[in-house]
Amino acid sequence: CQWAGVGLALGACSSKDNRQAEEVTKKKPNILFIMSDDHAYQAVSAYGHGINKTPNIDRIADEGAIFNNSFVTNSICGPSRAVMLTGKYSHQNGFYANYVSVFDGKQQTLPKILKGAGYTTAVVGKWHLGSDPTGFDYWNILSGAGGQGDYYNPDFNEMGKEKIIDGYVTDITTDLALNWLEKRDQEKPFMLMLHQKAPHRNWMPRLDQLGKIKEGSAKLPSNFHDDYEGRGRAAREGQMEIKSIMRWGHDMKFTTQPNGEPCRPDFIRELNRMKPEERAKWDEYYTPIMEGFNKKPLEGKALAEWKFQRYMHDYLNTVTTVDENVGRVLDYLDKKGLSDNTIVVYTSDQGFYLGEHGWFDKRFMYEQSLRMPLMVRYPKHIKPGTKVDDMVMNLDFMPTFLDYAGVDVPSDVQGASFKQVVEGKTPKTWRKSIYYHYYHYPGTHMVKRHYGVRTDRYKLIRFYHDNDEWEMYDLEKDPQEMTSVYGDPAYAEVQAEMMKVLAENQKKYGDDEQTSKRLFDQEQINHTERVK
Ligand code: SGN
Ligand code: CA
Repeated sequence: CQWAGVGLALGACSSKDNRQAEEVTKKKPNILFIMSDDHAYQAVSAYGHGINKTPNIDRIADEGAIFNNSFVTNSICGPSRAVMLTGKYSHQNGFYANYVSVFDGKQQTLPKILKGAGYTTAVVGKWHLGSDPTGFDYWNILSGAGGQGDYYNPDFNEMGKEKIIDGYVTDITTDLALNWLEKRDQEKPFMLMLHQKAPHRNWMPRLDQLGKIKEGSAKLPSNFHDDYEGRGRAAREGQMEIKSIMRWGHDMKFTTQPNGEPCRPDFIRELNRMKPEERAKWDEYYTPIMEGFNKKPLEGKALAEWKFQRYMHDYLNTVTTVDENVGRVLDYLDKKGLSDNTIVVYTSDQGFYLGEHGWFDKRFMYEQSLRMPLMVRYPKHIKPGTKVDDMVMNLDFMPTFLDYAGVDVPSDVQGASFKQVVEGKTPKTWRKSIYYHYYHYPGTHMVKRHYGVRTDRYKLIRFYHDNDEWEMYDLEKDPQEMTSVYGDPAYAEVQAEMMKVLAENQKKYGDDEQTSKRLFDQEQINHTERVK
């Protein structure tokens, strides 16, 4: 009987039982999981940072709940997605790092379980897990640029068939989602994962957005000119600085470098995807910026700040289009009378630096990349205007959705359902700390391997592999994480307590440094063998 084990009281599966099961299935909530790529919580206006406006995303928070402490287990794309699909840490689901790992689609996942419980399931947009999606009735995923996808006229892979779709990626991904919703099997509840590529690097805005949030108008974070004193080697040796790592072509949108040399071919490839009329409008905006800079080249701090402003223009204008498309989806749900019985989630695969510490990108366990934006609306169960301060994780999506769907959560899932938390009934046993582990080193941006724990006030980080350093932060006194207090006698007691918290978490999740090091080293060897 297909209903066995899905939380229904069933004996033998007679046709009456089946009819009952169908009724129950119909009442199960739909799940619409909207996730963008690299969307910093600082760039969601509901979080109050004042740097841009996202009225549609904010609407989810206003009509539902906003989470102030939502964290990822491993701040990087593929690994975060694998955690969401499995409810398990990287060392349990086997996906440690982009490109190095390939997702094992044979394992137990959220869409598979929901499908077994009578749901119809789909994923559209960015996938980036190195293997084809499994457990979905329909999938149509970005396939260009190694699975990152392109902004203009992107390549998609629809259930194994490659196709270029004309248009701008954020609009297209939404169209695919709405088309599927329109054609779906309406006898079943749905679970749709709508995964935007934007605002991932290299932040190419839609043409009508160029100049909308003005060039030069962004507020510089107070620690933009960070000198990385007060922390260990990892912050100094990571390669994420706006001033030195961003490229003239790809990031600044110059067609020629200021020294006259050509830009790297990856950016030229992106530009060449545009149609001539698109390219003309693009050049109309960007060529004067390049020429203006070349007439009055900048150096040092002024150059770094100019690059920051360039970055913010492109990033924030790309976000506006994501927000607009969230609005299209919410309107569709309203129009079809689906809003009441649909859980709508908006999140990102991790956080992102918008100039804090002088950085872009993610990976570190420092706040901006550890935290993801998260808002959830479900009118039947979640009060409008709910604010959640309890700590939730991307590990929790799977058990939460299963809980709302009335499906038993498998015992090997490591996350916990936050249903009670978001409904204002947080159990006393709810987690008081979170555990983090980042692996991808050596790798892009050269952020060293590290793991650690965070409580409501403190954070302990251990860097390992070609490093042997600890850092600890008092987030109340030093929210920007500028000075590690590890080894400071004034914090001796806190440090001992945090060491205990770390040991407890590692025991709970079955992780330790030596095993991790061995497993990820082996993963890198396997990858090298595969690509040979
Ligand atoms: C690309 C980007 C990196 C980015 C990774 C991972 N470089 O490699 O800046 O950190 O993706 O991003 S780029 O030159 O190709 O733009 S992730 O979100 O997919 O994990
Ligand atoms: Ca990402």
